[in-house]
Amino acid sequence: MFLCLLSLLCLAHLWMVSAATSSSCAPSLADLPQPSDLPIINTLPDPFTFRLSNRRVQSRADWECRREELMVLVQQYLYGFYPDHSREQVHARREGNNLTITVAVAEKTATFNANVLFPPEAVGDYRSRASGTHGVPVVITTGPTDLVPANTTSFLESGVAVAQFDVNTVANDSYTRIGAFWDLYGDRDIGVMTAWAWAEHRILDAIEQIVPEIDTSRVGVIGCSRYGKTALAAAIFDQRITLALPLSSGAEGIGPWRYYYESEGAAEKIENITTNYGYWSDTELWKFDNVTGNSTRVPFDAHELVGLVAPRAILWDEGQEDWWTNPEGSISVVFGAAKVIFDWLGVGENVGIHVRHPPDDLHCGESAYPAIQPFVRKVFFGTPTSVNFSDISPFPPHPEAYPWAAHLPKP
Ligand SMILES: *[C@@H]1O[C@H](CO)[C@@H](O)[C@H](O)[C@H]1NC(C)=O
Ligand SMILES: *[C@@H]1O[C@H](CO)[C@@H](O)[C@H](O)[C@H]1NC(C)=O
Ligand SMILES: *[C@@H]1O[C@H](CO)[C@@H](O)[C@H](O)[C@H]1NC(C)=O
Ligand SMILES: *[C@@H]1O[C@H](CO)[C@@H](O)[C@H](O)[C@H]1NC(C)=O
Ligand SMILES: *[C@@H]1O[C@H](CO)[C@@H](O)[C@H](O)[C@H]1NC(C)=O
Ligand SMILES: *[C@@H]1O[C@H](CO)[C@@H](O)[C@H](O)[C@H]1NC(C)=O
Ligand SMILES: CC(=O)N[C@H]1CO[C@H](CO)[C@@H](O)[C@@H]1O
Repeated sequence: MFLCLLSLLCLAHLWMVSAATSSSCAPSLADLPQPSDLPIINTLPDPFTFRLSNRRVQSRADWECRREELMVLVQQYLYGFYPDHSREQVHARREGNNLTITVAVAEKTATFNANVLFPPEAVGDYRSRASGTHGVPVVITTGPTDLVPANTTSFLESGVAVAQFDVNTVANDSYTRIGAFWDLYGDRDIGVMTAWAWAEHRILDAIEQIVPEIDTSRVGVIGCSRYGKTALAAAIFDQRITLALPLSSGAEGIGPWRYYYESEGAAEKIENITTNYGYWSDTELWKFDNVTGNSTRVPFDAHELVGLVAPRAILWDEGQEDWWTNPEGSISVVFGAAKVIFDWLGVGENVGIHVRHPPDDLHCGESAYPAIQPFVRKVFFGTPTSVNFSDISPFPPHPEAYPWAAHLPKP
């Protein structure tokens, strides 16, 4: 089937099918290959080559087209297809700083809650700005009932509000389809990561409607581990999000499928995550399961997930000895490759990394929160920083993982 896609006949077919849909670049779902029919790609896939036609990106405008292809691929093989928001009606109610969010789709309705913490007047600049923006920026995160709640203090001290919710009220962290998202979409093959990301977007809808203290042109998402994967997904699916902050996110997040560094500890592989936490993704990902090397058929890798956030800003944090999340892969392989994409788009400043060193170098270390604030303030307030957010030490660079960077198309 994949070979068929390369033939002229099939290209013509693809063109006709996609011309009939709203997008001229997204491939037709019927033409997407089965996982076992996808080609093995041993290095990080070239983000500047259309996967299905093998055509190279020609220009900046062409990148937008490639982005549409990539959006379909990541939904097919990883996230599941994001619900059509144009069919949803969102109603928000506010009591103090609590929000009650009701989403209606056709005959169904579902409700969940969120709350907002505001920075004190002394640091929160709520005035109208010369730039025409109003209020304080916000970062949306999963709530205090989580396994690894975000340290909200660091954001409040930076003058950034924090909105939070209880993930289990939206989609239970299990195979059990309980929660507001499943009340609406219980019959869909969608992963829980996507459900949580959807909730972050509906919170943003509510903020736009009834929280005038917040400037909705400056919106971040943050989370650690499974919620770090969620933060990345949230930024991919909603371009209103201007800053993504995935921490220790590992496989299905910033951890690559193709490069595992295991000299000092095992790294999580596709077969581990689909076996132990299959419900985070759709079921299509499970088909890449089981045998070493199978994950080289996944038609994209983490650098392209990051690339889908461009030209908006993203910074990730990893613990240098958090082996299960594959820190060397996430830091030198994925950052190196993602930086090439951001540089090509002329927004190299918008991608950054932070490595936690001993003594706080394990999973979801607390020191991440204060450490990333200079990047947050740079993105939200334009505050200059001397911190080097391209510093990959102690890991060596791995340019062999992205050989396509040596011959990029003209931007
Ligand atoms: C993974 O490997 C197994 C065994 O070699 C094979 O049956 C399966 O089709 C492979 N899956 C993919 C997606 O290539
Ligand atoms: C907001 O929610 C919290 C926790 O559910 C509750 O304790 C508080 O009373 C609520 N505040 C308002 C103004 O409703
Ligand atoms: C959260 O961050 C603040 C400021 O960075 C720090 O003072 C506080 O100790 C942190 N809280 C926890 C629980 O680590
Ligand atoms: C949600 O899932 C967790 C385990 O991930 C479980 O402990 C909890 O009871 C579940 N909640 C509901 C309402 O099913
Ligand atoms: C991860 O998968 C590998 C097989 O590829 C297996 O050897 C290992 O025991 C698994 N680890 C966990 C913690 O599931
Ligand atoms: C940041 O650190 C990297 C080493 O990881 C180095 O190559 C680069 O020159 C540094 N950038 C600045 C501005 O110091
Ligand atoms: C898709 C697939 O073949 N999954 C299998 C992977 O291996 C485990 C046991 O190791 C089986 O239970 C799965 O069915």
